Amino acid sequence: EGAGPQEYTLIKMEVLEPYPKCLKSFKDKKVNLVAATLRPETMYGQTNCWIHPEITYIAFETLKDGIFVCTRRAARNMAYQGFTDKDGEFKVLSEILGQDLLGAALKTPLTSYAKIYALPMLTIREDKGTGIVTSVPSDSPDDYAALVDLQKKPAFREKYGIKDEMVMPFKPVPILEIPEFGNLSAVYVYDQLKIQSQNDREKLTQAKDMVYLKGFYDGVLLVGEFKGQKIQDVKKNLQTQLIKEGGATIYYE
Ligand code: A2H
Repeated sequence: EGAGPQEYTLIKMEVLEPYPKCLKSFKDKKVNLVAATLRPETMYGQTNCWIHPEITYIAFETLKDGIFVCTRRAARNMAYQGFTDKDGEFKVLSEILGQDLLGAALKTPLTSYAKIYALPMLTIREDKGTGIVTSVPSDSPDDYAALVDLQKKPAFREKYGIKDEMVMPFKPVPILEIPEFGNLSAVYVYDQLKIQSQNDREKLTQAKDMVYLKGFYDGVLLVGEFKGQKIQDVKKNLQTQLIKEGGATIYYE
């Protein structure tokens, strides 16, 4: 990417009881799946968390926030950013295969859904962010495509042991208005480009380019404390507020 490090907002997605088997040994501790996002202003529209079933994640203890789950690579970066008690050092408490996290119930900041679930996404890259993605299908074409794949393919859900109630009730939430694209911009471009699945990479890249800049410059929030204001004017404030309330932190790579 560009010249300097990329700043991400790291969203803490808190694992709710009952913990999945692979996290049972942390029963009395707070565990967060941590997701790196460039769009903190969209967190009102989170409907689920994405995990790659075949990526190996790790759990490690942070200084202030309990246990984090992410890729080993991300944990190492965090260890150099003051997340652990010794600079550059982190202790791997366990290795976890992504598929064992699927179906975990999560609580995450700002969204209207009290409980959302960890679901499979096959296009997650191991070498970017934390390997965990928070899903906002209203405004991310990738997220919408992956959610539709799960909703329309029972065999896909079955393969990963995903129950209907973890997927079917979750609809994209109108959270920001973009002139020309309306209040569900990802759905609009998905339909317009006739995207078929999360593997439609070329069209999804095109879709992302269409909504991304326009959303930043002309998008207006429809919900929350900054309702009615332009994204570019409130993005930083919203990030600051998320951090102050304990739902997020900053992560660089
Ligand atoms: B974004 P960049 Cl609403 N693999 O967050 C695949 N995708 C990943 C990832 C990984 N390992 N880590 C993060 N991401 C996603 C919100 C969002 C995002 C919206 C719209 C667009 C968008 C909700 N998902 O990203 O390569 C995360 O999804 C469009 C680029 O570092 C993160 O922000 O530029 C973004 O990609 C980081 O991508």
